[in-house]
Amino acid sequence: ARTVERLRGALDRDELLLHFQPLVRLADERYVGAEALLRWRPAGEAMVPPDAFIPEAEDSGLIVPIGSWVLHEACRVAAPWHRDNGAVVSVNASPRQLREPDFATQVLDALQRAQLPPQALILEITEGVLVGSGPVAEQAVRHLGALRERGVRVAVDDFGTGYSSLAYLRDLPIDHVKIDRSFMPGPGEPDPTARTLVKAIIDLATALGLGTIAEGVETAEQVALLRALGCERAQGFHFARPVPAAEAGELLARSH
Ligand code: G
Ligand code: G
Ligand code: MN
Ligand code: NA
Repeated sequence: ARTVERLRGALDRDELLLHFQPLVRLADERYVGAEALLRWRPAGEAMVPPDAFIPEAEDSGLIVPIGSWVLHEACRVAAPWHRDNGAVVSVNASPRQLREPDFATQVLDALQRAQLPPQALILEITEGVLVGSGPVAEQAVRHLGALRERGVRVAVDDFGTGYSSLAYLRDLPIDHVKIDRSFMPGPGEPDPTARTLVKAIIDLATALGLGTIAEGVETAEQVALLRALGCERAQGFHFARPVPAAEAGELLARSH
């Protein structure tokens, strides 16, 4: 409860900020975009990671105004990256946001204000979007459909970790899957099970015409495996950590 009260004022006090983790095209290992990741820095305190406040923000509904701020800020920051380098920006949208009747309008408004073309935005959603089927889930699907018609891309985040990942591929209008970092093979001994799972996900997504983005890539061995298996894009500590906007902009410009 205390977190929620403090978080309520955080937006007004300018305590929220975005870091950006570069996204790499595996074919040539160039940066082609970045994922916006929310941070909270209360005055005079250490940075609070999202796991420590996003659940509360979701439960309290605060994720709706916060998520709207994230969208506007990410589009604003990414507009020159797109203009100068053709970069795309990936933004996480929580299930709660997709239940708002005006979600699609909010997204289009953020794009319009930033003068960012819809094709430059990837929305990352999780399977929570479909929890509680019926009118609510239908509305989320309608939002995503409307946004895709305008050119926005949709990615399923944390793919493979939920209980209905395959139903997702059938029921949701999507463009990419983000392979959860828990599927990356560990260091040392070659792990046939891990390799088989990653290959199966990439093959399935590719056969369905979906793009693939691997998350949590930490080693050169993982990079080599993902390339061999035909994965398109990746992000992870091997390439770059999430960094402040200015730094991300420099990385994208240098890589172009
Ligand atoms: O940056 P990283 O620790 O630290 O992010 C942790 C989790 O928080 C990730 O699962 C990510 O999807 C989520 N997250 C980060 N930024 C946002 C955001 O702007 N909105 C939502 N809904 N989730 C976010
Ligand atoms: O949206 P999502 O759940 O994917 O959020 C990305 C999270 O993963 C962020 O917390 C980010 O800091 C973290 N992350 C990014 N790259 C790596 C990595 O290579 N290894 C690990 N362990 N975490 C990572
Ligand atoms: Mn994400
Ligand atoms: Na993820």
